[in-house]
Amino acid sequence: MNILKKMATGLTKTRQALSQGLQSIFTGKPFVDDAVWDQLTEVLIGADLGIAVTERLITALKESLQKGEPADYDSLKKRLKLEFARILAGATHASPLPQGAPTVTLFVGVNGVGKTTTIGKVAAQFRQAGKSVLLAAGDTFRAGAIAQLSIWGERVGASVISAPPGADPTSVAFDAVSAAIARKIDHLLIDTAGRLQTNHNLMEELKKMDRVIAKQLTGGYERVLVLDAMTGQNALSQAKLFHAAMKLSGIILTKLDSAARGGILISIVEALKVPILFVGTGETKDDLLPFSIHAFIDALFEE
Ligand SMILES: Nc1nc2c(ncn2[C@@H]2O[C@H](COP(=O)(O)OP(=O)(O)O)[C@@H](O)[C@H]2O)c(=O)[nH]1
Ligand SMILES: [Mg+2]
Repeated sequence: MNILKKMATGLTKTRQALSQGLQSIFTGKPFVDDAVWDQLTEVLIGADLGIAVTERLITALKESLQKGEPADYDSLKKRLKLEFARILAGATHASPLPQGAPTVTLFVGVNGVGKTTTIGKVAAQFRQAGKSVLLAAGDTFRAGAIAQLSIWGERVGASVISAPPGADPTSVAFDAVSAAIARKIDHLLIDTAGRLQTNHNLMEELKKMDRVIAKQLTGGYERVLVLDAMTGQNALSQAKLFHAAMKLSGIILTKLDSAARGGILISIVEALKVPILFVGTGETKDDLLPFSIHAFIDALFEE
């Protein structure tokens, strides 16, 4: 399956909610009245585009109507695609697979969003590209998290640096960066605990880890936030808090396959201007797609 098809499959639920919602508004309506704008607002907010983006879209749509665009589904779709592309183009990243050796990527995010699974998938992509990969089990809170990362390491052919449960995560990260430099590893991927962003002490610990890594580094460094598309507007508030604590270089949105609210991706990029690097579309190692604005927008509207 090519990327366009995979994206379309991953976004099935979001597309159904969005485009069916939009089409139903215009069916049998000879003109646009206030009720239509209300319904449209409801559909866009329902897709988790957020109030700010929705209001901007409605204004843009009203403008195109005034310019004489027909008030039908096709012209609405055309205008929405343009606006989405404009928002998403506001945040770009040099390359979804960072260069330099070792390149270190720190994965942060709350519990259960898919950090460990995503690390496994990213590691698989690097391995397929012939790169050496080292994993660091920085989630030392649970023995299960260390075991889960080890299984991914075996599956994709990457060594894992770990310490016993309860160990200081910063020292795991420090050891891992040292090992990556000594072993001339291409990519070091560091897992972290699913610390709640509302817990100040845990966020401070994450910042400490970040400072120690940045100081030790010789190559590129990426701070990547993993977000669960299922959590909708909650994902946006997580993104704001993590971005304030550590300047994020990218975001990975997981579980697009389960979510009908993939529109959240647009409101996150609009609010933070941080690029989406990948989207997760399932639980296996192949279910991670490099983000493409074109593929995403097409998949939102066409099968
Ligand atoms: N459907 C789906 N499930 C995912 C995706 N990414 C992760 N998961 C599942 O989400 C659950 C939590 O993932 P995990 O990596 O342990 O989250 P962590 O606590 O952030 O490390 C697991 O059951 C994963 O298989 C995805 O893109 N799609
Ligand atoms: Mg984990």
